[in-house]
Amino acid sequence: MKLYGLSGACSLADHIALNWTGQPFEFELVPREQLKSPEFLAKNPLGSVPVLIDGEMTLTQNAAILGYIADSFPNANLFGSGTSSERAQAMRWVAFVNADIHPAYAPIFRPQNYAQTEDGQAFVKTKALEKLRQLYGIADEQLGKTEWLAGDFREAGDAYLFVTLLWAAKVGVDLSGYEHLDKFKARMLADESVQNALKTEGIEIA
Ligand SMILES: N[C@@H](CCC(=O)N[C@@H](CS)C(=O)NCC(=O)O)C(=O)O
Repeated sequence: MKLYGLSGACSLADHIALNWTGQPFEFELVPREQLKSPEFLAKNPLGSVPVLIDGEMTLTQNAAILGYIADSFPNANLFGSGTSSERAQAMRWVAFVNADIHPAYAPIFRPQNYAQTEDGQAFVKTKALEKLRQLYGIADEQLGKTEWLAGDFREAGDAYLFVTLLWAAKVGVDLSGYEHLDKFKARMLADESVQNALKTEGIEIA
């Protein structure tokens, strides 16, 4: 199994999940400028990471890749112990991060795609920061009830949420008062598998 990623991007979630399985895998950092090369576009026509290759299969889309890793290594319990309800709860949080939190960053990372003027771009950024605070409030509330997003088991969505918390710190999302999220981030940072993934991707957390 080989994962292609970009340093600190959403592919870091898959990288952490693979480390959590404890099984061997290959990892390659793709330089940003190579994402739109014909060679990489042949793997993913969107020219984005993550991409996972397993034998003859090339898989794109983070939610699908996290699901595939979880199903390929059931002993890692990345979707819980295998019950339908634990799997569904885990998928719920993967989907929440993939479909709600992750896209909410787009106007912050690329405001020029959303507004032409400087004022317009400042406006869409402000709105996105507000939206993110609201979304992280939902995650914080959940983490006040259970140790991990989906319950008392650490799952793939936890890795994905953690990655977006690194983005939140970079772009200045207001997470004040979200003490459960703070504790969650600290727990993740103390995790050896997380530390190994960060180190491999050349990421230092101040
Ligand atoms: N819907 C895709 C989104 C993937 C995505 O946005 N990847 C970003 C990194 S987080 C990327 O590769 N961006 C580089 C680019 O688009 O040029 C997924 O879930 O895999």
